[in-house]
Amino acid sequence: QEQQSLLLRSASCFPLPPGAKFSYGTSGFRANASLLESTVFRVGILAALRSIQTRSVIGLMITASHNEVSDNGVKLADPSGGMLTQSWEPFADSLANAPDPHSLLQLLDDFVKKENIILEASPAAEVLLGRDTRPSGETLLEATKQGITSIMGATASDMGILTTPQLHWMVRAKNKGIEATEVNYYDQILASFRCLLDYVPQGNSSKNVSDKLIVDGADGVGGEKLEKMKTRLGYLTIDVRNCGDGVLNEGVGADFVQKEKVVPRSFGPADAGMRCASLDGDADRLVYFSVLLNSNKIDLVDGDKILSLFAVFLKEQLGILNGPEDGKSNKSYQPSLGVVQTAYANGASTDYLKQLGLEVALTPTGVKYLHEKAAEYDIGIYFEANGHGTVLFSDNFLSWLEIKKQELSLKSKDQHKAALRLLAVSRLINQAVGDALSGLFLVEAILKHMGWSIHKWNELYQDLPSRQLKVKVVDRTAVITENAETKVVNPAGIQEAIDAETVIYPKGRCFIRPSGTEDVVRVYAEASTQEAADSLANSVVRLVE
Ligand code: 16G
Ligand code: ZN
Repeated sequence: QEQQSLLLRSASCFPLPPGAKFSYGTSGFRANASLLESTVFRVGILAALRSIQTRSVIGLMITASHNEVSDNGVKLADPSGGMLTQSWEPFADSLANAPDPHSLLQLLDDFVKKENIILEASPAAEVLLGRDTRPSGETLLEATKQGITSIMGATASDMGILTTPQLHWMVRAKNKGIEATEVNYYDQILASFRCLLDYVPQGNSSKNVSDKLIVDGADGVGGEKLEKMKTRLGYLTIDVRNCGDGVLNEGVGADFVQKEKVVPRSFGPADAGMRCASLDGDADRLVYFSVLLNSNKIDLVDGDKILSLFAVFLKEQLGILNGPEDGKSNKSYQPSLGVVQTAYANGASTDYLKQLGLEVALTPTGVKYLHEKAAEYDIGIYFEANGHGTVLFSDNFLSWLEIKKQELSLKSKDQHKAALRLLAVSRLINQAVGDALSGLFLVEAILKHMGWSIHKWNELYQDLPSRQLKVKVVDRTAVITENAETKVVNPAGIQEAIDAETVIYPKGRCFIRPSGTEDVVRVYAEASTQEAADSLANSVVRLVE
C-alpha cells in the first residue's frame, strides 16, 4: 500500500511527453534529451526490480554514445556486466510507453507477479549509475534516482561521469565481490599493460615502433579518462586531442572517422604517417587510422583489423603454450579459440582469419548477439567493423592457465611467458563489454610485442572497397532477414533480385537489413573496385525503394 502510493506520487512528477513512442533497441532508449525524463525515471524503477530479482547489483548508464549532443539515452547492465537480458526488453518497452501513473502501476503489478518478484520481503537492491559528459545528463540522473528510490529498499549509487564500459566493468566486479572503483579500473588495466610490456620478446623491443600515439577523444568522456592514465605509461606518450573543448561527436569520434574516412577535427597534414586512434562519445568504440600525405583522407584501421591483430597475437601465444616440449600432458585440454563478426565485416578480413585457421562465426548486428556467441569459446574474440568489441576468456580456461602457470615456471621459460601474457590480456581487456580504453592499451602492447608500425599492421590484408547507404522507408519492420542478416526472407523476391545484381560484380557481396536505431533500411555492398561497390549499392537501393 505504502509502496503503491509512493510510486503513484513520484510517477506523477514525470509525465509521458505527448506523442512519444519509445523502444528499447540494441542500445537502450535513445531520443532527444528533452523527451527522456519520464523514460529514465521508469528505467530507474526497472533497474531496481531487476536488482531485486537477481539479488545483484545492476548498472544504469545515461548516454547516447556517438549521437549528437542534444540526444541522450539510457541502458541497463545486467549482473554479469553485459547487456540487460533480452527477455526483459518487451517489459521495458511497455513501461516506457505507459500513458499515465495508474497504468504504469498496473503494468508493474502484473510484471512483479509474473516474475515472482517479492517486493515486501525484498533484500536491499542497488543500482550503480553512470553518465557521459552530455549536459542533459545531470537532470536525467536526478529523474533516474527518483525512479530507483520509489521502490522501497532500493538505493542508487552515483558513480559520476564514466565511460560506458567503465560502468559495465564496475557492475561485473562488484557482483564478483571485487573492489570496483574507478581507480581499481585504472590500476588493473595499467598493471596488465605493463606486464605485457615486460614480456615483449627481446628482438622486438628494440624495433623502431613509434612511441607516440595521437588520440581523438570525440570531445567526450573517453579523452578525459585517458588523460588520467597518461602519466603512468612508461615508454608510450599519448597526445589526447578533442578532449572536451569542442562539441561532442561533431566532426570527431570513431563513428565519424569510420564512416567518412577523413581526419577528425584538430588533425591535419602535420600528422601524416603518425599512429592515430579515435574513440566514440562514450568510449565503447575504437578505430585506428593514419593520415595520408598532403590530404585530409586517412588509411582506416577498423574493428575488423583490430580483431585480426588480437587474433594473430592470441593464436601465437596459444601455439607457444601448447609447445612441443609439453605435447603429452596438453592433449587432455585444447582451449578453443574463435572469432565472431557480423555481415559488415570486410570480406577480406573474414578470408584472412579463415586462412589463419580460425573458426569464424557470424551473428546479427548488435553487441548482445556477438557477445553471447563469443562466450561459447575458451577465448572468444568479437568485433563489429565500427570498432566495438572485446576478447572473452572462459572461467575454465583461466583456472587451467593459473595451474599451468605454476607447472611451467619450472619447465619452460617460453611457455611460462605465454601463460603470463594470456593471463595479463584477460585482465587488461574488458570482460563485460567492448571498451575503447582497454582495447587501445591491448593494441599498443601487441604492436610493441610484434615490433609493428601501424602500416605493417594495416598490411595484414587489404580491405575490399565497400559502400554503405541507407534508404528511408515507411515501415522498416517489413524487412525480415535470416542467416545473420545475410539473406532477406521478406518481402518475397528481393533476395533473388539482390543476388542477380551481385553476381555481375567480381568479388561482389551485398546485403540489406533494417536499422535497429533509425527508421531506415541499410544497404552494404563490397566488390573488387570502389566504382563497382558504389554501383552495386546504388542498384540495390533502387530495389529497396
Ligand atoms: C547499436 C549497437 C551497435 C550496432 C549499431 C547498429 C550496441 C551496444 N550497440 O549502436 O553494436 O553496430 O547499433 O546500428 O549493441 P543500426 O542498427 O542503426 O545499423
Ligand atoms: Zn558508444
